[in-house]
Amino acid sequence: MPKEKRSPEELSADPAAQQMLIRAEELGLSTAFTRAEELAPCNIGGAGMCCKLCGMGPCRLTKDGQTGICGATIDTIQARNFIRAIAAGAAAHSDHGRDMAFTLKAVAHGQAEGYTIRDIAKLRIVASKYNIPIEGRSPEEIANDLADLYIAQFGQQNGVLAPVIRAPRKRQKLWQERRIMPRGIDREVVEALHRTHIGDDQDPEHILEHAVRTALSDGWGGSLIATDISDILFGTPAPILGQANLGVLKQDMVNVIVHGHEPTLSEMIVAASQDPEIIAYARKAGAKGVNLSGICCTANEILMRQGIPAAGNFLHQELAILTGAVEAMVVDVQCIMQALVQLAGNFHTKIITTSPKVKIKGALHIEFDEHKALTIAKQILREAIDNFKNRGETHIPDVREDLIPGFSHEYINYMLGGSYRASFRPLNDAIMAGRIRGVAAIVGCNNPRSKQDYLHTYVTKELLRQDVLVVETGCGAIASAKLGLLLGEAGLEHVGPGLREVCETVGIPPVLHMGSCVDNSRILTVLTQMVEEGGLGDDIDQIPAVGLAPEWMSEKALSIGTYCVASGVYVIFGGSSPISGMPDRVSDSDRVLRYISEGWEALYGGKMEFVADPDEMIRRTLAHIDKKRAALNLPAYDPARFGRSGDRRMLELEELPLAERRAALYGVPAK
Ligand code: NFS
Repeated sequence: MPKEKRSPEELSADPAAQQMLIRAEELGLSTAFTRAEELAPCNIGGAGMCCKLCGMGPCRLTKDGQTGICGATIDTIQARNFIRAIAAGAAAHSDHGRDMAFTLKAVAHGQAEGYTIRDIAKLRIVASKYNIPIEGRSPEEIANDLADLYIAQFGQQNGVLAPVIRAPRKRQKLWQERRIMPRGIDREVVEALHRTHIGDDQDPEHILEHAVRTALSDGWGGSLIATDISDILFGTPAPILGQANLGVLKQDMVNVIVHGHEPTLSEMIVAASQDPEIIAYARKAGAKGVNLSGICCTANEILMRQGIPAAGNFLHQELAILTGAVEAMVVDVQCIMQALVQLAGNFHTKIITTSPKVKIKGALHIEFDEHKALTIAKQILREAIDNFKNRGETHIPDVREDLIPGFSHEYINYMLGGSYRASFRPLNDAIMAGRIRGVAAIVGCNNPRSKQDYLHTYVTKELLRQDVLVVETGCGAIASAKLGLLLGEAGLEHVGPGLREVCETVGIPPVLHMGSCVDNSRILTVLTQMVEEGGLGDDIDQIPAVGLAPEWMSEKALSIGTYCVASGVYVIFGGSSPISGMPDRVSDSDRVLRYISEGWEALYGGKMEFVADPDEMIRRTLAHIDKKRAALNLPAYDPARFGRSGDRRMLELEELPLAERRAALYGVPAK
């Protein structure tokens, strides 16, 4: 019997997406949503049991005891497939970090047109962590040394990756003892590829040990470098008002969407779009100006720093083109669907590739070069403006939500303690008292195999109800933004009593948007700072915290998950596992899956699990948080103890006669 087609409501939780899916159907155009319906995943490859590492195969193993032609067993094949995915993810994040480091070097030498060092304070703080002299030196001199140090991390052959010193001391010791300390970023990625060539490393546990080392070189290396330098060059994020969803596109303006990951070009396009010369050029073309918005992590980068709206997350890239209102979609690297070009052929939209690493047949290529970034940004915008006259019929959904992004760890510090006593103490205290039950990081992609944004927002809402503070990055953060969870009061109605008290007192939304996916390094920094603040144990694995990627799909997500596990975090992925095995047909084929849970927990204190059912994700998250609370001897979570203070309580009290109000406030008995 043919499979029943899912309705737009079953494909996405987002009303704007639903409208655009109807539009696609009317026009007879395919999207990732419909292609996912038509193309069933391969169950052998999906289980991690297909080896195509050499020309004797592919060997597809489906029976007990079966091996590949070379004799490779199922668990070896699964471990090899898994580490290769992690290596690709780590390479993507880290190569982004490398380009940022080169940009910093060019800025230090005055060779990067249009860029300046915007956050000198962060530059000095970061440099002094590595003992780079700062006193009496210009920002450029310091930036030059920091750029050299960071560039050296990629090609370093031996020793320890420098930024690792930013992890809790006990964790660093554990990495030394377990012999998984990352040495150099490129070295770990190359070694992952070498080990998985035909006839190399055959012991699944030994392969997975190097998977952990490789992922650590991403989290505490490439990603952390990318975040540091982005903040130094473009400013450390602080809360700012933004908007999200397709309704940010404007009928009377030239719409340019920047999509991808690196902030270098997009920041320059932001600057160019406000240039009087460009505005005048747009007016001459009959538009009111240039309206910029972002998709994927580029969206997060410019949203949290400049308040530029996010048109959407991963699955919105095609939907944006379907509006017919986008003059140009400018892409750089990662998460860019090849399908964009063909889809854009039905409209006037120009797809412009810009990275020397990424070309798509049929797209216009205008290559980015940080030495003349502003000139190139203006050239790109002129292309878009020239295209305005070709616009046909448009369908812009009138759907958008406000949000407040920009919660860098520096800002959280300040927000909790003020300028003079910036500290994480209030957060630790709130967890220790039980007002906040624990912390969940909900991150990662969209995946058209599940209803867009649904798992993200379902899990987020339920954890908020359970007094779990949520931090988000990447496309997960945009999902919450689109569905209205990233705005103080709007989010608070979903929130448990203790967490609500904290949010009302400090004045924060219950879900903190912490940036793009490379900014998961910010979450590592927050966890480290919570450890250092005291009261929640002396290492990350003792904190009542969980990481979730409910709608993951990219290899980068697997790298993030793995470095979080190695840092001591329990990580839950939704959807399917890339190494699930087929335990119903091959009895032992889930050995690798069990190893990354129980085996890794015994070694690193963190573990990785794949859980399809969102209620089960929530159950496991809360059970883990409560277990960690108990291990720290903290009071058991009890929502009945809180929720009678904060702004809401004051409003209630105002209704009371004075004597009763005093009684309630100060415990003075009412006469
Ligand atoms: Ni992360 Fe950002 Fe989105 Fe997934 Fe892709 S954009 S780096 S990989 S899809 S969250």
